[in-house]
Amino acid sequence: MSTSGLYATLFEPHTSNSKAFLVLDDGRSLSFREFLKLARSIAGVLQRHGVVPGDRVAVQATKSAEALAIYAACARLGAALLPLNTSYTSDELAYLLGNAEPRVFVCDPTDAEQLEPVARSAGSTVLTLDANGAGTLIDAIDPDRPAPDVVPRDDDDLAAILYTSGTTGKPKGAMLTNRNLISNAQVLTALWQFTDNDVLLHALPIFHTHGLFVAMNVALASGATVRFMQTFNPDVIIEEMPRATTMMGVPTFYTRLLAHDGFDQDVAGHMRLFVSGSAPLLAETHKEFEVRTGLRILERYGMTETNMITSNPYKGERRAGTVGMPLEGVEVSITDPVSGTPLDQGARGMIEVRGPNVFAGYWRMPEKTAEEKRGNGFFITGDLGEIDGDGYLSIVGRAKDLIISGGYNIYPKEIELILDDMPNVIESAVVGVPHADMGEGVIAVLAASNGVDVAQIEAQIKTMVAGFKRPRRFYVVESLPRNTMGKVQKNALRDQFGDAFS
Ligand code: MCA
Ligand code: AMP
Repeated sequence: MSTSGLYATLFEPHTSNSKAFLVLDDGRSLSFREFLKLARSIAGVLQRHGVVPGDRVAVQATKSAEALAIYAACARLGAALLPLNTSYTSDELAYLLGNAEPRVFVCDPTDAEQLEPVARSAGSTVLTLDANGAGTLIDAIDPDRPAPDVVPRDDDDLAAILYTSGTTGKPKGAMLTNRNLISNAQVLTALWQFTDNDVLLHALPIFHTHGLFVAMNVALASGATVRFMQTFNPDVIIEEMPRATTMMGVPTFYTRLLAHDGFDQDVAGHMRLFVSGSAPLLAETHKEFEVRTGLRILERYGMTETNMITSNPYKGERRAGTVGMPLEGVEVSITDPVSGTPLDQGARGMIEVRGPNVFAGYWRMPEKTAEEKRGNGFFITGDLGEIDGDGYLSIVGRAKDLIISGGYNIYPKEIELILDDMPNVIESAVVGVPHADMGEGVIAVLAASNGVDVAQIEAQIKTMVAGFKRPRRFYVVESLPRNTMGKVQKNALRDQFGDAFS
């Protein structure tokens, strides 16, 4: 594995590469060379705004070549990229910026005025970037100035911070090192046999591990061309597929493609690889996909804190309902969820992971890090699993209270704390129930007194949390079901309201 840092490993080799790297929605295409020139210019702007190695650069911007170039610019400067979901509200951003204290915060020009005070109190300078790749970040480029030098980075130096919420309390910043990102990129590129002949359909957001690190780092490591789409639109995917060789997506991408009459073997049959992850791919989706296209989706498993952990084989059997085997260099252990003792092969238990992919810890939260990462290096995922006799891991449940909707994570606690504070709400429970399109959909059950105004609650929560986290159905009950220990029985609520989206 390379030890010379992210920029030197993934970006610098392409400095003179004139092959198409990003093919954009408007038909424009950017070569690797042009992309890196843009990244050098952006690095210059960031440096002039005081960014030094180790600083954080936060970005809440619509997907564009320029937004992606900030990632390369940070790698060049030895700064840590902090990508932010574009649907985060100003309340959510205030916490994240306050916690990370980035030197620069890049946001959409339409949000800049409103977010300026939040950024200022976090000590950040605001620069703007819009959906067309224009803004003060780009206006500040000075073509006459030489680009900043590449800052050499060690394996353990920070490359990015990605915030992930938790079952209690506030979001935590997962610190990802150069080693974490490089090792995963190299292992996945080899395993999935990516080469510079590949054309990857990329319709994922670039503020999460899947779209940014799994997809883009593999493309960079292999020199593949990326059809870089701002949003997922099945019509566009189907139109572009004849010119592509691979796609990566969340399960919703695949169920939406299968719901499209125009998606068939003629369109997809030539593709060499479809990868799915971030949420469980139903075995029936896997099978329906094979019937329709003659191809088997390759499912893999990962987390923000660990990058990718396991993958189904490229050449061997891709087993529906499993997430495959540990990646090269990665150890998976199944342990007793209470005692942490490793269990015998075949037993169900907590999935723990150790390897060069596992993050350094949570930003400025050593106590949270210690709760989830053992002294021996194993990270406790909160997912429950079992490994069959052939070594395939299946995820059989979650020990953490988490909803995954369309590949986005929603931690019920975060929403319950808000709902509990609403007028006339005594207490609340937020649960995920089956949703044909998103896998799980979010509902809220409120134990409330007379006079509770659900419409008002819905309107208020809209201003407080990102749209994907918002409960889409509300139910008022007299009291929440509890077990003898007094714990709210979420399973009973899932049963009772399981048809909320049918
Ligand atoms: C959008 N909406 C959602 C979701 N996405 N609601 C619930 N769950 C969602 N995932 C809501 C919006 O708030 C909005 O509602 C309405 O749907 C339309 O928004 P739009 O953006 O147009 O939606 P869409 O285009 O239909 O988006 C669905 C999507 C998207 C394409 C499936 O959610 C998506 O790109 N998901 C991928 C997420 C991802 O990359 N996850 C990887 C995490 P309103 O207007 O009322 O607000 S990384 C990870 O998990 C690990 C490491 C791993 O293993 O990969
Ligand atoms: P995140 O916090 O966004 O990194 O989400 C990580 C979580 O997504 C994991 O802990 C799993 O619960 C879930 N996940 C990722 N990939 C898969 C998969 N292929 N099957 C089931 N769950 C998955």
